[in-house]
Amino acid sequence: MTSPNPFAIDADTLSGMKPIRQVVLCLGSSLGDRQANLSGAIKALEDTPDLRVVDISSVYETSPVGGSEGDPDFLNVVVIADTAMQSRTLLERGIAIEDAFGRTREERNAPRTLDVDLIVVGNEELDSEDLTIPHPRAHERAFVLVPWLEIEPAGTIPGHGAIGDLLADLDTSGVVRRDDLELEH
Ligand code: PH2
Ligand code: MG
Ligand code: MG
Repeated sequence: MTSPNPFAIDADTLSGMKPIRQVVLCLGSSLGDRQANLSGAIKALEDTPDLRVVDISSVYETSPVGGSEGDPDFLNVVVIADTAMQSRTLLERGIAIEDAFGRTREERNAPRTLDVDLIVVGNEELDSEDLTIPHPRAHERAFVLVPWLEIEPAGTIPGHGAIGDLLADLDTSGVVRRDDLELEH
């Protein structure tokens, strides 16, 4: 029997290679030190193996969508990254980052210290009990599309189309760019 060739390329290793895809995330905070929460979340994304942050939008102050009368404004930011991670692993990482910033889970749309939402992952379309990709409401949310358009004018949402076209039908008055706020990361 010949000894195994240490230089041979293992077919299993090859088949285990994962494609790199672009992921768009929307981060939001409406409780506590909103700016620090967003900064920390971006740092945590940058510390994530198999994920490389490519672009970060300006910070936007946005009127809360849903929720209750008198809820505080959000700060929102959109992050674009390249990743070899599966969307489910991305979801788990996002939840872990939310937890690290004291996120509690009460009612839907309630004010929160940190929200990390997956908006699109490559051209994936997935509808499972706990994860829907693209994000089921991103196409109608100016607080997602305005920051995203700033950093990716040609961005599209699978199944919905170009974000510039989607935005043309939306009221963007509640989304105000905060050029005075810089996110340390
Ligand atoms: N997130 C929500 C509900 N409403 N409104 C704004 N402006 N920004 C958000 O990030 C946001 C929201 C649920 O996650
Ligand atoms: Mg959200
Ligand atoms: Mg969320």
